[in-house]
Amino acid sequence: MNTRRTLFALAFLVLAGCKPDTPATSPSAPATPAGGEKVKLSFIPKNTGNPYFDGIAKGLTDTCAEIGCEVSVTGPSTAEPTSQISFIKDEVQRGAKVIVIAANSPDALNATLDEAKAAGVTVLTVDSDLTGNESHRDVGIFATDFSKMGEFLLDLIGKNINYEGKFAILSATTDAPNQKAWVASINELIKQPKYAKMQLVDTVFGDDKDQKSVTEAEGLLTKYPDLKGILAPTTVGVTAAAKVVESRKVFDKVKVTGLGTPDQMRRFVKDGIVPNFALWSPPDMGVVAAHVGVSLAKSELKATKGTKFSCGKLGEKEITDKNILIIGPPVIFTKENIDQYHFQ
Ligand code: RAM
Repeated sequence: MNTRRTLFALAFLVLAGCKPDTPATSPSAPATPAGGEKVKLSFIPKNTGNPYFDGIAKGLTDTCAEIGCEVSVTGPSTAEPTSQISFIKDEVQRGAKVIVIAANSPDALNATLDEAKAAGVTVLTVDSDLTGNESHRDVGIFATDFSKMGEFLLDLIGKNINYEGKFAILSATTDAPNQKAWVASINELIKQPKYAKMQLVDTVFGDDKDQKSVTEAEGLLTKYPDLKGILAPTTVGVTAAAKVVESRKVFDKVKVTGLGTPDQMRRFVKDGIVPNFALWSPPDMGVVAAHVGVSLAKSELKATKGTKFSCGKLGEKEITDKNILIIGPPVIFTKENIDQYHFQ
């Protein structure tokens, strides 16, 4: 994969602005806020204290400063399936016109989101979708096509262990729709001949908590002394696993890779603790969510498949099947390129 993909680099340029190519005609579109009033967006991350979500919040905030909307960020301290429910209700009460949520569960939020939509609130998912329950939100904005992530991740760990030997997955929470989809897909793909010499020995969950992730990574090393790799497709997990192989001095023997942010992982890559890892641009999701949310709230955009959306330097985006909007591919960070990227 080309590690200098243009799309990803463009994430950090100021956007000229996103404009719908197809004007909305739907009479059932959400109510337009009173003339001149700023649209209120509320971002509910999976949980607080995870810098990854600060990136999405930054994209939202920067874009609102440009196009004139308001953003508030609020969320639960832990990422349980139902922990976002009270936050959704509170934000609707507080007058949010758009809820942007990284879902902790594919179905536990359905009824609450339906109530929000019935109250005229536009509901967008970012980062993690209501997989299988997409009708309970308007548009889902993701960095990458979930169906392709399994293969990407399996090849990422595969290349690091020469497609041979035992590896384990350190995931986030068991219910997280994005993590769940990727883990399920890895379990299917591993049956292919290409991965015949690789053995997925375990999948553990650090719940996107620093200490629990460290404990789970340590547990893997103890349980599987011949482990060759840890694949952590979570920014919290991959940082924790990197710390563990560093403190146990086994980074030559156990390769850690996965999805991480450049700011959190820079030191590990530069010091040779982690050979490489990957991610997309969290701020981009926020940028697009702000534009889509405001346009939907103002009935300027129609949330249907085929609607095209020109997003400044990010290029034209199209709402696809299940009202999904994909931003761009992940990039693989190495010692050589990491200093080109600066975000949490
Ligand atoms: C963690 C979260 C998030 C995921 C990233 C890669 O921060 O689990 O949902 O997309 O990692």
